[in-house]
Amino acid sequence: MSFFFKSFLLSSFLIFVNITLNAQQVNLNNLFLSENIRFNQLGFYPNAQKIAVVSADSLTKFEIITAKENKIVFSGNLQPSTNVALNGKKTLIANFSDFTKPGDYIIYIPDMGYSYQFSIKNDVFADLAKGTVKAFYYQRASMALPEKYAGPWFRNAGHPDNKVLIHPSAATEKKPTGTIISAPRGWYDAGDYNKYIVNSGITTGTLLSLYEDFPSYVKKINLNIPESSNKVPDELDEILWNVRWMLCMQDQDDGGVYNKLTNAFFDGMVMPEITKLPRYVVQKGTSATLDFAAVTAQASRIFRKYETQLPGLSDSCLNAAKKAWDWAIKNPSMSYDQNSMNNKYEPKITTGGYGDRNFTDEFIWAAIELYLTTQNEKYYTAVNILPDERMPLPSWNNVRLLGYYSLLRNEAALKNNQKTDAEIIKKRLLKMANDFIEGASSTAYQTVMGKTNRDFGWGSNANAANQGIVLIQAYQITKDKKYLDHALSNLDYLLGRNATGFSYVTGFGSKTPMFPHHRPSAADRIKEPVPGFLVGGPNPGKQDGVALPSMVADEAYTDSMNSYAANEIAINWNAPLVYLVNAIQALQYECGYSKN
Ligand SMILES: [Ca+2]
Ligand SMILES: [Ca+2]
Ligand SMILES: [Ca+2]
Repeated sequence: MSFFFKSFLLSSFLIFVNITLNAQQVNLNNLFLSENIRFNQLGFYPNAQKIAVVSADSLTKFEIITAKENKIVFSGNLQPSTNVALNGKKTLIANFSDFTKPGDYIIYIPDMGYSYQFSIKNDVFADLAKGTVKAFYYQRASMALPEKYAGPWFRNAGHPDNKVLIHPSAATEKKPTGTIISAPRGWYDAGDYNKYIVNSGITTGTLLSLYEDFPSYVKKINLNIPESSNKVPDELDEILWNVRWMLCMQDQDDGGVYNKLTNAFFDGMVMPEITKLPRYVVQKGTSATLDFAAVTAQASRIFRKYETQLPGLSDSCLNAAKKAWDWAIKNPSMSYDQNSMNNKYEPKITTGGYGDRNFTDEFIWAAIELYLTTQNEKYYTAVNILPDERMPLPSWNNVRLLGYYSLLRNEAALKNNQKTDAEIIKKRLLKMANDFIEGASSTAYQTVMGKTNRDFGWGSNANAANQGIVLIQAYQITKDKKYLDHALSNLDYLLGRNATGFSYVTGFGSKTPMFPHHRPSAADRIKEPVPGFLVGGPNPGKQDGVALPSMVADEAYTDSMNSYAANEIAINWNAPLVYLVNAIQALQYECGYSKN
């Protein structure tokens, strides 16, 4: 008989004695922490749904016990899930939504063990909400991060980007190969140190949209960043670090925007100040230019209210947006094909491509943002805003919904055709949300995310967050709480109620990624990775060739530094998480999850 089994029997006996002597208390000595009890590791709002999913067979009961004295405060039955998980097995569901008392707790399952500790309280995601935005501060290029703001992750400045070379692919008569331009600031894109306009586009648009949807909430966020004492909301200050870089990526001669600012090849896993490789701006493109136009048009609208603090910024953004638009109208199909570019020019560029070939969605997004900011119908009528009925979940190469969201959030100001279009989009968005939630409660993890294998490609965790945003838009339109409940279920998914038991955000949760594919996290002297980053998540595609513990779609994840296909971080994955968690925080009182 193994030691563990003996201690298991002994502890069962002790529990029996304990429960007999004192029905209210559980003795956890000699019991095991079980990673098979999966739930949101940060916890729950007092009046929100509370679900843990247990990966096991034939257990019947669960108890909620206090974290300190292990007193039983709630008992329930485990219910088998209606459907099997993607691995073919049913799970057991512990639903303790009826238990609403704030405090710190543990889930105890007789014959299995106990869970991580969690909280029930108002504002339960406040630190995460801030931390996911603060993550962008840690990605800032061209500045040092002092300890005062960065804590243990302080570091020197990297990539000043004030002497950037025009790559031959971007050369013009006025700016021939080797011309030096300055394009400092911006966020490092992901685990690498390059800066890509296409991926910055969706990221910055998503972050601006959080402000546009919840301005009074966002104004209260204090990030402890160098700009925290100015009179601009910190989230906007953080966004501005990237917008100011983006503005430098436009060629003032013609309005076109370079695809990226990059090394010729990826840096090693070193700190940012170590790398001194030449930096280039590479080839202008239609996607980059239209994403730029959309972001700067939206930024112009938002920063108009901060004219006193940031004089001239709103106008600069709008002028940049108009010039970019005009360039794209003249160059409507300039794709970025890195391989064919490398056949023509030296040095060859082998960093991220973000090569998009379909510009319908970028035209829609830019047209809507420019129309909303200028009220000039020429932008709106220049493209077919509703070319078909599709509602593609946002990704770096498909930004159609970002335009649709903006149209809906500014609906009150619409007239004529725009109003009619908004009504059509609203119906489609609600259908999309209804399709998401249909059957979600019958799944093994009771989440919208993971209903099918199709949810699990590269960056699957961002899909979960973007599905959450769709559901929040549906809630905003209808004020029907069911949509918000399902958005929250996807946040629960990301924070631990899933097939791997990971909370996928660095530094937030009990079992979190420790080895993300992220150069500063790998190269600094700190054991804990830089906090607040969403890793890509389960992806059976294995594009990096790193072995995975399972090829079941929702289990295809490994916490390995080499796994850029499952464990990298990226700004376009963090942004929808920022939106999801902050929107839920903003709505927690309105919808009754928390009460004053
Ligand atoms: Ca500020
Ligand atoms: Ca596209
Ligand atoms: Ca580290």
